Amino acid sequence: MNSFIESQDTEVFEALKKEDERQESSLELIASENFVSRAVLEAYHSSLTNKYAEGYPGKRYYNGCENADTIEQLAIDRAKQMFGSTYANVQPHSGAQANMAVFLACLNPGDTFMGMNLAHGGHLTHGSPVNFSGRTYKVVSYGVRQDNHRIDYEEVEKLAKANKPKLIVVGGSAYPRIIDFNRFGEIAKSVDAKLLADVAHISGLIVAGLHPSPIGICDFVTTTTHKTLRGPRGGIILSQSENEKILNSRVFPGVQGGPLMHVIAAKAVAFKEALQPSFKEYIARVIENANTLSEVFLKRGYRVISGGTDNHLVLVDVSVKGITGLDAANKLDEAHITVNKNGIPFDEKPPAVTSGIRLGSPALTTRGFGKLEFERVGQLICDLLDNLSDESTKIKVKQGVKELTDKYPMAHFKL
Ligand code: DSN
Repeated sequence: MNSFIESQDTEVFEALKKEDERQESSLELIASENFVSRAVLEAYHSSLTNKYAEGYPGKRYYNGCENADTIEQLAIDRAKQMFGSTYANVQPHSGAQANMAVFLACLNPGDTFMGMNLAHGGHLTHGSPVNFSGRTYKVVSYGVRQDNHRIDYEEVEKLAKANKPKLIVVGGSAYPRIIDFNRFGEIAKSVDAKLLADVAHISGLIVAGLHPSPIGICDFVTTTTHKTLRGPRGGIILSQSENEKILNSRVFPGVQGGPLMHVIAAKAVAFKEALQPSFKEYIARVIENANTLSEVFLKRGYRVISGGTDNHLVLVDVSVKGITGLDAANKLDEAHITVNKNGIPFDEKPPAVTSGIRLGSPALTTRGFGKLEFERVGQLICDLLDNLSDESTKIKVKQGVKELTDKYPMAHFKL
């Protein structure tokens, strides 16, 4: 870390240093996190943080935007190339703001839209009553089937026919299976609804060609850039060129003011990385590693939601061992294993407690972990959860974590 901060602001320096150490010494298994490359970090740390560039390349409200224009155009072109789309907007500060811009483009307050229930793996912005989406629009939620935890496509169709939504949102933050975009396309078409795929979690898999793409099926596609896509925190929107005018205006000035140009520079760098053949190899390992993790849980007697995974995440029901998601996540944290508690479909426990934990393979795969290491990670987690009150197990697990993290140092992810 740049130690100049140390001489200027010791409090922030100390906390940043500790965060570096935390990332170095723990097993990062939050499914929505990743480690960006040094090149992405450098772009993020650039002087573009100083620049206001309201507007779009060639049409700015401020002067001095020539370099911002070059960089934003590169990010746009690379985003289009990655997804094979004819339109991209790289300005959304987050996935939530990307979704908000799409909603503004196709809904009026009070209009009906459909989204996946948050408790079944959806997302806050897909209609949660505590989010703008649930407060502004009439929401009809669909979910997964109780018998197999797959999206209940028949229910989606029935609800769409009964409620005639103007927009259907597909995608989620805790859905471990392949999404059938074609099926959603047919349903949306049959009720004349627009279709938005929020692929925040699986965009890296789509770019790598290892999950079906919604491009050409859905009217709008949004994603964050910091999950499997391995870029800086932020969002983007993809669509067809005929939607350029409305989508651009809904992002700016509809939702946002000045774009974060340093973040857009970092997005451009990450997109170039994602266009390399090595990215496809990385994503293949991400999927294989999540599968290894899932297999360990199954062998050790845990219930894995949907019976396994097709992507980068695994949702585990820990209640079968008499513990809550909250306790499991906190105890793992004490042993330097970072996961999040997560509701499981039809969970009887409240969201602040939950019966499950969500784990993902993207970050540790970036760090270099392969099948053997993920097998060990899974065993360490199960050892700890099976013996929560045993101090000697905790010591052994911590030692195992240290061996793994020491073997894969993070020096090359730092400036
Ligand atoms: N908070 C993100 C996640 O963890 O999946 C979704 O926005």
